[in-house]
Amino acid sequence: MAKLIDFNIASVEFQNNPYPHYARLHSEDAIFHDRRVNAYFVGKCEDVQSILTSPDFTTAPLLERAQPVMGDRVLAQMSGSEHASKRRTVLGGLSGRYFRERYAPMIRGISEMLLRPRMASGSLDLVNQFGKDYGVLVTLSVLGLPTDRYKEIATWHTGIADFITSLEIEEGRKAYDLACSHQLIQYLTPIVEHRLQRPGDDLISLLCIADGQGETMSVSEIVALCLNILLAATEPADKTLALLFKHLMDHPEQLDRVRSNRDLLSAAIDETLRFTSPVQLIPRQAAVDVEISGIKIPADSIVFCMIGAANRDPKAFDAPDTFKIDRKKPEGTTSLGRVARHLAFGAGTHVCVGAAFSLLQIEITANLLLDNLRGLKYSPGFVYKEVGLYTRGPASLCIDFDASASIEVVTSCTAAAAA
Ligand code: 2IO
Repeated sequence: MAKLIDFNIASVEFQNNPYPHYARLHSEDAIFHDRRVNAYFVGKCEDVQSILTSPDFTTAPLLERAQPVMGDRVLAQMSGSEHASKRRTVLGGLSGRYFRERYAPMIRGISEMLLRPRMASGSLDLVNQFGKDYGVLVTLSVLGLPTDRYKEIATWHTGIADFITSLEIEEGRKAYDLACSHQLIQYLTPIVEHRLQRPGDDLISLLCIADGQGETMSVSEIVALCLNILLAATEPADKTLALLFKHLMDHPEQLDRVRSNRDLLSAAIDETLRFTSPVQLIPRQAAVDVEISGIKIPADSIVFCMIGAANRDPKAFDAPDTFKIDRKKPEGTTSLGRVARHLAFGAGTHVCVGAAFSLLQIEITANLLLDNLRGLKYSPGFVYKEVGLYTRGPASLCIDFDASASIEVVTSCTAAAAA
């Protein structure tokens, strides 16, 4: 039976580097409990997999954590045929022809536009001078929203993300975050009203069109789904891209292999998601009294799945604390054992609907960066620091490279062909 350890999730130590604590959780076979936030933190891969796929755990925490800033329900709060049909609409609008014909060229265009002005100087902060704008611009374009006010939208997004991903939040910040949400909802509402009248073929319009049963969503339901997509697509994008480059730069032999064989890039992205998952926590609530690894958890308890810990479980992954792009892939999707599938996108009914999209998105941009950023090294004096407990990524990634007058597009993109 596992043991329950009293743990302070907000401690500076854990915030600076959670990974040694995950190792302790595995070696001591523990579940953490934090009295301050009144929640359990589960990190064994097998437990997380079973919580995310069990009907005994619900997404009820999102009622307080997400709905106040979303204005209505997000996809993960829905169930049954409603969930299935809305999920299908979103998935349809992100894949296949949409991806190839619309998003792939758009992602390439945005990446080139952001990179071009940096090429001559030979240095770049991949998070703050590229990734953050990139994440918002790609998402706005997917939703078919204008990009002229993206700086303001980025600011509002940060407030909304802060609300959703805070473990403890003080009143002042809460008021600011709610004000950000209010502004973004006010910005989106007339756009959605207009699309309801005259749908185009963008993702918002797809959400506006009545489903098979002739039911149309209300304006606030559509706005909430737009905010859901905006947050879920924007928040992890800069983190994943910067983490990928950090790990490749820290493993030069793997960087060389990926540079010369771009077929290895998708494996490098996948390993980045396992090794340093940009979404570290997924909250659930126990619907009934349950047992996890032999520990009794009473009904209504909040349980956080620690994705970052599950993805470093030595029972599921060999040498879990090593970044290696050629890990053996599991044969069946549910097989655990030593070659589990990583849980960075969650699991079960609510597994990330944008997973395939995001992998192709990052692949396109990483290919473009690899083509153009030669002689990569960290900028002199750069100090690496990761921030965030819920979503986590580099605060900055300052890199130097061979300066050049223009940008080249060398690699024909395999991602677009694969979609
Ligand atoms: C938006 C947390 C970045 C989701 C969330 C309220 C619901 C859901 C997630 C992910 C990632 C974000 N939860 N995406 O964990 O849509």
